Amino acid sequence: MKLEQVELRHLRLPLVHHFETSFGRVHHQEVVLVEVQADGVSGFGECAAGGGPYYSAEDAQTCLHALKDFLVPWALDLEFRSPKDLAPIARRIRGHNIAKAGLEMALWDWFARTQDMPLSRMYGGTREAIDAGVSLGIEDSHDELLARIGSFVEKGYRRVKVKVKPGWDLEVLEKIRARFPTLPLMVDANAAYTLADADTIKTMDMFRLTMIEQPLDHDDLTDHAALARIVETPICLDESIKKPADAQKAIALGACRIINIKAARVGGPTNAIEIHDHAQERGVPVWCGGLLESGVGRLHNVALASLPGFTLPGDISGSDRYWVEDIIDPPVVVRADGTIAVPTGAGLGHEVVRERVDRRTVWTERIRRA
Ligand code: OSB
Ligand code: MG
Repeated sequence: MKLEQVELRHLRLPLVHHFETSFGRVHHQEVVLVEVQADGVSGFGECAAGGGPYYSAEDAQTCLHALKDFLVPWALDLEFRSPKDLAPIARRIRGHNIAKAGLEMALWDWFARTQDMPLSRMYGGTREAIDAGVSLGIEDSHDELLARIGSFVEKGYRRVKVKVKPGWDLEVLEKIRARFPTLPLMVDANAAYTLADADTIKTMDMFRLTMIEQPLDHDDLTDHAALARIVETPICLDESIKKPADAQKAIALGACRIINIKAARVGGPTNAIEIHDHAQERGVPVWCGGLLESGVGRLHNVALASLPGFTLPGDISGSDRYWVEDIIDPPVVVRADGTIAVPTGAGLGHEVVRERVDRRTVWTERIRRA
């Protein structure tokens, strides 16, 4: 297959509720929607890097740049037999993993649709449904967070993750545990602590958390390994795992006992599956993280999470947790039992609603084969 056209759209999507992490509060999400076209079929991918380089060095603008000026023109010259054929050109530029992932995801959707196969089956997925989890941000008060946790527990969500940072940690966790004594609960610090905070982190052992996600620096492994020797709660890495080799090193060093896999962060689904396979061999559980994706990125995450090694509920929530109106139809729905169905239709399995995409588009670029 040769691509005929790639369309890049910068979308600005208002969130139903602000989202605050240790690196700041957002009221909108900014994503780049990637649509590849060939033989009358479209495939969709998403770069949910956000509006600024806070979670990673990438943002919506850098994704547009990496795609428009490098990756897409190169991809238009390639003959694809599989989405994996993107790897040699992706290796020609350093970093820009979220940009690479958006294009690779679109190729996977295209191949799955043309083979009339669900994306999950293309990936080797084995689950018909996945457990829904929710990631809740920092609020203005402890009571507001407690009320939000209660509303997601009532909806059936199977685990809750709360964001923490110095000053928003032990006190609020104590209240959460008092109110929800048996809730599967974890925390994510997005790199807000250092080893000097080891005492605070060690104190979290008493809250019976399923794990502590990325407590230390975004590119660190060795300090996490040192912390893991002090703290009993398992450490999970997110930001620090940017490629399969990082996962191997992290496991070998004892820097984590659990890995949050995001195809976006590791440069695409192929790398994500490689990390999954390695973790599974080593007996390390993984779960699927998120980046406040629209329905397109969300369905890619659902397909990935259907692989057998994703044994823990991840950050995949229903469309209504993020958006008044998602850009896919039907939306992603969390059922009363706290699960999300893995789509059985071809490709992503849900329709992308072009009129809704149009309404949210702030910038479009169409690149055609010469
Ligand atoms: O660290 O997992 C994270 C959102 C944006 C950037 C980083 C993270 C997150 C989340 C939310 O925790 C995941 C989601 O609900 O999509
Ligand atoms: Mg995280």
